[in-house]
Amino acid sequence: MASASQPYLIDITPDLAEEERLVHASAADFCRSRLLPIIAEHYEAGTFPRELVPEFARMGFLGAPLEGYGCAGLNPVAYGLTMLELEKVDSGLRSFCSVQTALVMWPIFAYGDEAQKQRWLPAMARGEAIGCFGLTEPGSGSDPGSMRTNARKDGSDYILNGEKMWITNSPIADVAVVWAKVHEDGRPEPVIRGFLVERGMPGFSTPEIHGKLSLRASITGSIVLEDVRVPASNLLPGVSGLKGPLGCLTQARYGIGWGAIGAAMGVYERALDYSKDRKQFDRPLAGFQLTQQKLVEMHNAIGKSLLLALHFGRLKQRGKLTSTQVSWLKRDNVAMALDCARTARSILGGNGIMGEFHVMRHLCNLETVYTYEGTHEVHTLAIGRAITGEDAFT
Ligand code: TGC
Ligand code: FAD
Repeated sequence: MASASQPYLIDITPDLAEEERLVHASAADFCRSRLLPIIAEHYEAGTFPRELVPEFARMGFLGAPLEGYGCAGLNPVAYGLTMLELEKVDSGLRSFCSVQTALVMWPIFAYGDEAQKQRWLPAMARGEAIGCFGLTEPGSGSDPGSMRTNARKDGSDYILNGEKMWITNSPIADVAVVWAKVHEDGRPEPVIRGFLVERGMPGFSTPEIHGKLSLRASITGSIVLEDVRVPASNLLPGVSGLKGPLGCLTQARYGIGWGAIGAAMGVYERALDYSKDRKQFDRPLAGFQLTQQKLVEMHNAIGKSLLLALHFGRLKQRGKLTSTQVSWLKRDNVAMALDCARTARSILGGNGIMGEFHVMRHLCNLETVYTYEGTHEVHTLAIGRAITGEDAFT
């Protein structure tokens, strides 16, 4: 017998401050009304909806957690909720905002000097300048310390050479945060430093990578650096070593930990609605025990992921969140979302592979999310190292 149904048996709203609720509600409304109707078309065409950038800016999504410079100054939970709503529509749209915010604006904010901040942050918050983050290389993915991109001092400039690969937004970026090895006076080993490489600098190019079957509404490219002359004023002065890029990744991975919950909610809600409408053997799919088990597994996993995100968000607010805890959040929530997407796809049967049902797109996207910002395995090893004291990376 059918009775009243309730899609979620957990509600974090009572644990949110008034401002967090308002931010969440307005992000949810914008994403549902503005992004959801256009995303399937862009995904199929393999295009990033660039016209949305000023709208992301008006919503305060760009640089959202930063204070000043025209940024919204959201607390970590409010920021996480905006990531959740963006990724409930599409991981690629969340990626655009993540990269701009956590991987470009954040390092300028945290490691840059005042002139660099004034130059880039307000323009990036307004969506008038777009950024990208160049760490990965053709021969250097999970092990970024093995990068080959290098910078050599030449008078008051640096000359950069190398290649970065798989770079979100690079073909449309006005500025690239590029990580390169530099030989510094008095140090036997080269040290990793960050540079702001600007569109138009001779020798800097950003060819697009075509043929992706995942994250199709996000634009991805390479960064090619051929004797690019970069003034010393474009060096990020506040950090050196691998902890520079890894510090940025900790910010971005936190947002992904929330975003993945959105993707999971998106596919779960689709599957739940579909299972109530679709009849086979004279009853709704939702009435079969096997379907209910799938729905319950998704529902419970989403609830637990949300509680982890909220708890870690509150720790971050108090300055207590560690990078290993962020690895946990990214690893488990993305794996959970990918499992949900596969399960939801099965509940939709043949319709599950169609773009109009918004499930297969999430499934394909999440394969990238599982790999970027530290693969699932890298985060397993980072957590394993923390709890055992044994390094199993090499
Ligand atoms: P290790 O010896 O562990 O650390 C070197 C230095 O870094 C510090 N550190 C961190 N700092 C901040 N946050 C973290 N998560 C950190 N992890 C380590 C560490 O304290 C140390 O500092 P210091 O002062 O002692 O020098 O380094 P390792 O060589 O053993 O490497 C560790 C490992 C494998 C975990 C790291 O290399 C790693 O995370 N690899 C994965 C690479 C990765 O995530 N790449 C992502 C590229 S960007 C991207 O995918 C963007 S997608 C964007 C989108 O579209 O959304
Ligand atoms: P590899 O490092 O070669 O790994 C291949 C496999 O081996 C994985 O399963 C991995 O977990 C496993 N493996 C590696 N080392 C170990 C080990 N020690 N123990 C056990 N298993 C191991 N990068 C950027 O810098 N900026 C971006 O904006 C960006 N955007 C991206 C967008 C997209 C669409 C994609 C697909 C990637 C993007 N990346 C970006 C790159 C991404 O971060 C890398 O793909 C990721 O770090 C993995 O590197 P890799 O692809 O070289 O895989």
